[in-house]
Order: sequence, then C-alpha cells, then structure tokens
Amino acid sequence: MSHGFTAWPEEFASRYRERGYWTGEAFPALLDRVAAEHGAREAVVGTGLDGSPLRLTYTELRDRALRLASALHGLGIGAGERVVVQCGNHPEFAVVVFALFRIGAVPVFALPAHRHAEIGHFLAASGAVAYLHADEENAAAVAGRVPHVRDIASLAGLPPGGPLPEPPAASAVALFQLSGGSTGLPKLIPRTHDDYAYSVRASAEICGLSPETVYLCVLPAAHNFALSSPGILGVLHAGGTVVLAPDGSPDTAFPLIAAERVTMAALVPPLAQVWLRAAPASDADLSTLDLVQVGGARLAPPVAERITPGLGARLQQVFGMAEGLVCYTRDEDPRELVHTTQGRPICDADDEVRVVDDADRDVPPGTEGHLLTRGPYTIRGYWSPRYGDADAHNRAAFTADGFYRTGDLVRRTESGHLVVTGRAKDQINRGGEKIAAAEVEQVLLAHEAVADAAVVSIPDEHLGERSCAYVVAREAAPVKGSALRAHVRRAGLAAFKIPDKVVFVAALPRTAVGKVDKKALRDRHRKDS
Ligand code: J2J
Repeated sequence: MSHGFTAWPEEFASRYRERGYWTGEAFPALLDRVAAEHGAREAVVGTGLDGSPLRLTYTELRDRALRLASALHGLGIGAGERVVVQCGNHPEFAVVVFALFRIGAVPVFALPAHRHAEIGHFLAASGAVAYLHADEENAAAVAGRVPHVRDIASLAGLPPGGPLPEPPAASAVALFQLSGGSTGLPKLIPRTHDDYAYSVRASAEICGLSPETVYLCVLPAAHNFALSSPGILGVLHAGGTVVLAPDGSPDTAFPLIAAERVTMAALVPPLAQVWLRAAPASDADLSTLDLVQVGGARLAPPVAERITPGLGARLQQVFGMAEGLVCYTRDEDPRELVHTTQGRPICDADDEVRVVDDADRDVPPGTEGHLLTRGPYTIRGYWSPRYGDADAHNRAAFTADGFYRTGDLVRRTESGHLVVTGRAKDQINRGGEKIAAAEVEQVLLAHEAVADAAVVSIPDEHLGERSCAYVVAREAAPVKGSALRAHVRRAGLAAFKIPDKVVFVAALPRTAVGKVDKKALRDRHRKDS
C-alpha cells in the first residue's frame, strides 16, 4: 500500500508529530474514544437505506461498524485494500466508513452523481477489491471487474468473519478522496489517518463544535467539505449529532432544521442563495441555526452580506480542497473580512502558503498570483501505481520542494486572509461541482461527428459557472448539440459533466504555441451573449 504513496519527508513528519498535529490516533480509536465518552448520545440520524428513519447512538454506530468490519474481513477484504464506496446521505454511510477504517481497508469516496464510466475508472485506478453501493444503477456495468460488488443494504445479512485484525497505524492511508481534476480523469488523493484527523480536529475547534452541535449534512457525505471541514467526522469527534439530509432543497432541509434543532449547516453558494430566497416564506422554525458555512465555489460578497440577516445565523466562508489545505473565516474576524475573503488556513504555524507569478516568484501581498501550499494535512503527491501518467502528473502538480500547485489564483490580504480571484487550472466549477474540461473533451472527441472540442466555463446567475462545449464538426457528419449531450450521458459520466451548452464553430482559436485558447473562447461567449 505504501508504494505509490508519496510520504512527507522525515524532517516534516517529525515536526508535525512534535507539534501535536499528528497524534497517532487512527479513526477506529477516535470512534472508540467518542463511543466511550458519549455512548448514549445520538451520533447519526437520517433515513436508512430501507427508507425508514434510522437513529444511531455512538454505541450503536460503533457496534454496527465493528460487526460490519468483521463481516467484510470474513469476505477476505484486508488491510490496505481499496474499496470504492458510493452511498448517499444515509446513516449507513458512517457505519461502512468506520467498518472499513477498522480493518484498515481504504474507502475510495465516489459521489452519488458518479456513473459507470467514473466508477469503472475509480475501480481500475485504485485496484479496488470491492465496490459497495447504495444504488443498483452502476452495479451491472462494473460487475465482474472487481471481486466484490455489494449493495450496502445487503451487508447487514453477512455472517461475522471472526476476530478482527489489528487496527491500522495512524500513519497509514485511511481513505482516498478524488480530485476535481484538470487533466483528464480524476486523480486519487491519499489521506492518512494522522493528517486527515488533524484537519478534522482543528476544524472542529475553529468552528466551536461541541456535544451540543447538530450538523445538517446536505452536501454529499463523501465530499471532503461535508466529511472533514469539520463535517461528519468533525461533529463525531466532538460528540455532536449528524443529521443526514437526502438533498439540500428548502422543502427537505428546513423541516429537518426545525425537527432536529439543527445548529449548523454547510452549503455551496447556489444552495445558500436558494435558502435565502425560501427562508422568508417558510414557516419552519430555523431559530436554532447558528452557523452557516459556505464554500466549494466563489461566494459573491453581496450574497455573503445577506446570510446573517436572511438565515439568522453566523456566516463562515470555507475555501478548501480534497488535496488538503482548508481556510476558514473566524469568529473574531471583522465582518468585512468574513464577507469578502475566503478565510485563512487552519494551521497558523505550518500551513505554508505561497502566492507566486508564472515563474514561481513570490508576488507582494495584495497582488494576484498562483496559490501554492504545503503543510501537515496537504498531500505530497497523488497516488500513483495504476496511473500511467501519475508520476508525470505529480511533477507538474507539485513543486520540487513539495508545494501543491492548487491551480487557484488568489490575493493575500495583510491579515493573511485569502481571496480567491480566479483559476489557472482547466476546470469548470459548476456551483461547487468540479468538471475537468479534458475529461469531457475526450468523450466528445470520441464521437464520430466531432473533429475538435473545447469545454470552457461560462457565467451563470445561479450556479456561478456552467459549462459550454465549443465543437468543430466533421463536415461529413452533421450533428446536433442535443445529440452530443446525449453522447456524454451515454458514455457514463455524471450528469453535472454534460455540457450545459454546445456551440459549433469552424475552428478553435489557438495560442501562439498551438494550444486551444480558452480565454479567447470565454471572451467570445461574453461578446455573443
Ligand atoms: C472559491 N473557490 C473555492 C471557495 C473551494 C472545504 C470546502 C470546499 C472544498 C472543495 C473542500 C472555494 N471559493 N470558498 O475540499 O474541505 C474551489 C477551488 C479549490 C477547489 C477544490 C473542503 N472552495 N473552491 O471544494 O476538492 O478552486 O474541495 O481548489 O471539491 O474548489 O475543490 P474540492
């Protein structure tokens, strides 16, 4: 398992241990600890996979996780083996994740929106031994490609598999997150128990979580924001209660806030706007809501200003990435900074942040530049063994001295807060959902009628950005935009990756070095609309 994993150099690892970021406590021990302390309190609440309400105390969560751990162990799933998990927002999600943690198996966190091409890629790229899913949709397409394909609801019927192995070391890889990607297929992000648990604990502290916290999880549970900033794991660490909502619409979320006396929720900007529009007309009691986190995509300052008056809760901006670095605005920050910046990093002393120009030279404070970062919970490399191109990709995505090139353009204020001003990576951020342009372009290029294609972001009032495919058609084969969108759907990609708009052009603009000039395409869209 350790091969393919780029470890922190010993000098950094020992510093991170000495300074108490890496405590040596892996997630199974974390669950034991909170179960011992808060056993009878409710840990996870929601709708079970069978459609009925399910409420698990800390003791029940731990017991179910241990039982499932034994059963999965009995199937032959062992330490270091990868298991692709695709589960919506159900309490069983937490059971499966802690069961895998306990046997040292490593969940690969697919999102519910992912479809068979993506699942197939995650299975192949991770060399997974199992695909655990809550929905049959993709199962048939990947059956036979992996030893175990199982419906999570069916796992409760498995026989126990005997005594459990030793729990994993905290230095081991605990889980794989998926990169939003910019160069083709999503990359695997290996996160260790030590580094992930640090980001979770520190986030919980910054956000003031306690056993009284009731966190409404409306974003996909497996996404890094909802899982760790401080998210599900942070709330469980603090002894609070996680309420899993099937979706974030006000019709679903507001009654849950009232019924469960929710104190905190994490939203992407488009959802925050939907909540702001719905709140005045709603008769649900939202008065317990105390903290609304907004992140994943740019929050416009005028919307930020409306959160507290409109929802009756404090606003916290969150700028994070599955690769590591997470920034938060803080309670003590002046309101102006909470409205106009994306916060500052978790770790004052050891989240190293550089803002640089195209030649990697540091720019003065207040100037826009590329954000580079390294620190106690930011990876030093994507996981590589099964990716033909991962080593080359790692050389491009990290500096020689281990800084991760985030692909974000930022400005740093005197106070050390970051303002996200743009993006250098070839990605579309569709209301928080990330689309690697190259992944969609490759699928479009596989269509017989397509000679050339480029996918770019276009502004959208609701989502912030949408995707537009500029396509050069082969003359011999006339094709409609709708047919190309159907082609992307048939190819088995998540619906959010289907181009929102298709525009046919005679040729794509090129830069002096022959690359597609995406800036020219975005400018052109602005002029045409
Ligand atoms: C502008 N862009 C943002 C923000 C992320 C917490 C919160 C979010 C994520 C996440 C996460 C942004 N304003 N407030 O993992 O733990 C864009 C940037 C960033 C990319 C990462 C977390 N917050 N972004 O969104 O891995 O471009 O993580 O590099 O999905 O989202 O995307 P992702």
